[in-house]
Amino acid sequence: QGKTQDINLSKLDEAPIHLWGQIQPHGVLFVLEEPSLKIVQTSNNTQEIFGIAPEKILDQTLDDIFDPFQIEQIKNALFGENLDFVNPTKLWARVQGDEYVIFDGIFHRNASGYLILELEPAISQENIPFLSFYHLAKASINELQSNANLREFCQIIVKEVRQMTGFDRVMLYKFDEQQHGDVIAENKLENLEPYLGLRYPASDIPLPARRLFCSNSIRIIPDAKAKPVQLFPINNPLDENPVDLTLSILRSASGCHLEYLRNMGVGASLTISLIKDGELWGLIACHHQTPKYVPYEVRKACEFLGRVVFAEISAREETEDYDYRMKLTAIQSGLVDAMSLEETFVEGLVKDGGNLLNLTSAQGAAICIGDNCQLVGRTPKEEDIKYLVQWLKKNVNQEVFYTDSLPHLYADARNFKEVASGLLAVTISQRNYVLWFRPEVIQTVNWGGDPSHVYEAKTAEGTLQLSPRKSFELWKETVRLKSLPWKPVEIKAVLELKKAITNIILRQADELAQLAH
Ligand code: BLA
Repeated sequence: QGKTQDINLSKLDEAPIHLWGQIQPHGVLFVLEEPSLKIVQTSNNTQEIFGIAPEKILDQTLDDIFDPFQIEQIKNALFGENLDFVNPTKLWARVQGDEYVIFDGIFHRNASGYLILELEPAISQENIPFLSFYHLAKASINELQSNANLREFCQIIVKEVRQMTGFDRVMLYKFDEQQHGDVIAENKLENLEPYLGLRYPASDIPLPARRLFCSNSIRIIPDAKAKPVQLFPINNPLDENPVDLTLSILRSASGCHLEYLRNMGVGASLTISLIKDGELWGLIACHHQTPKYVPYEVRKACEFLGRVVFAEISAREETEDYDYRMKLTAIQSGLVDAMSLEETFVEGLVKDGGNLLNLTSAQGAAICIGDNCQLVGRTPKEEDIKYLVQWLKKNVNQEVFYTDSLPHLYADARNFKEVASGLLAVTISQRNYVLWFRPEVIQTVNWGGDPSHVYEAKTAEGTLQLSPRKSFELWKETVRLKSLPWKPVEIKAVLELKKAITNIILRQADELAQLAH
């Protein structure tokens, strides 16, 4: 139990969860041969759903099961290649004699080019508040365009998504640089305990799941206790390979994740990914205590809302960034002026020390040229800085280096953690440095469960099996020996300054050369 450190977790990051050949039992999957639309592979639950055994379904064509006229129309649409156009199609299947069952049919072509049809039970029309739903989405968007700040804005999103779907709990979950996730907004049933402000470790969502989220931005698990069904036959007979279910809506989640949900007391989940510049920025995670199904159209509307709204989040983030960037640009040109007024750039930087610190929101800085160190603001002792520079020379090759936890990398830094738990360093010609320091900021992180007991290890028949933790109880961690993190704009500003310094050095060398003539 809790042997996280001893276990090689990298295997989890390679698991091909899109090839496991299992779907959730509330729907049926067909792999189709084209152009005949003959079913070549299906799922093992056709008996329960159509009253036809899987072996008997194989080799039938779609028009054997559904209205041939409708299938003809679909064929035309499939020629048009735009499958979104047909999704979802209400399909009427003849089930045992004269009975009909209506499905939502969703088509897609997978990465290997195979046409896949997935069928989900269609909920009768009056249960889909689609029109009011559209109005809701519109109202949400209107409200969201008000000038709320980012946090309030996220709070509005979770409120709207909860209203649209009726889930017990809706959270907005944002990933940090280490890929841990913070719940930054939440709307829930009153009597549920809040998760707002909690942090969940990166390993709760392994890499393959994150990758899938980038191509398939909404996922529903209507029943976390339902037993997955195998595909039949297991491999795709057209190429004898496992079929790629990346874009499938029915793909079963891995057993590990289902157990995780059950341990958390979740009966159903809906997850919408928020993608920025091709990367997973965060998720909208919806939980229900009991099983809950949400029709495809409603899910699509949520996905749409997620996208529209997220564009707004990105824009706001960028505006906040933009204002700061503008401020840094002004500071930087002040520094350039100061450097060109003095005999050497070092004197300029020291004279304009306030700006040197403001450029990165640091509290101390040092300019180390050869054996000489000029200090500005709150810094370690000169001697400590000289050793630090030796360490940098030995261990760092890149032109800019930054850390918010220097004492973890360089043990001697514990002695001056109060002034330099954070270090940002840029090399200027011949391994000289400008350094910026930030003090230790002791922080409390509220984890949703002890992050050092993320997994429990069981041995089943001699093999090691990992299972999710059982407890999600608040676990407070006091984080020491860390500063506030350096922002990308600050790092960029430092690189710009380096360029300016290089220019000034070149110019001064030029001037010296001319004087010598
Ligand atoms: C997947 N883990 C996930 C997903 C989420 C989380 C959102 C994607 C779910 C989906 O595709 O619908 C995690 N969910 C959370 C968290 C919250 C939440 C943190 O609501 C917080 C409130 N996970 C573990 C362990 C393992 C594990 C121990 O904790 C494995 C040993 C695995 N999680 C795991 C896997 C997936 C996953 C394999 C992918 C599931 C799949 O799509 O097949």
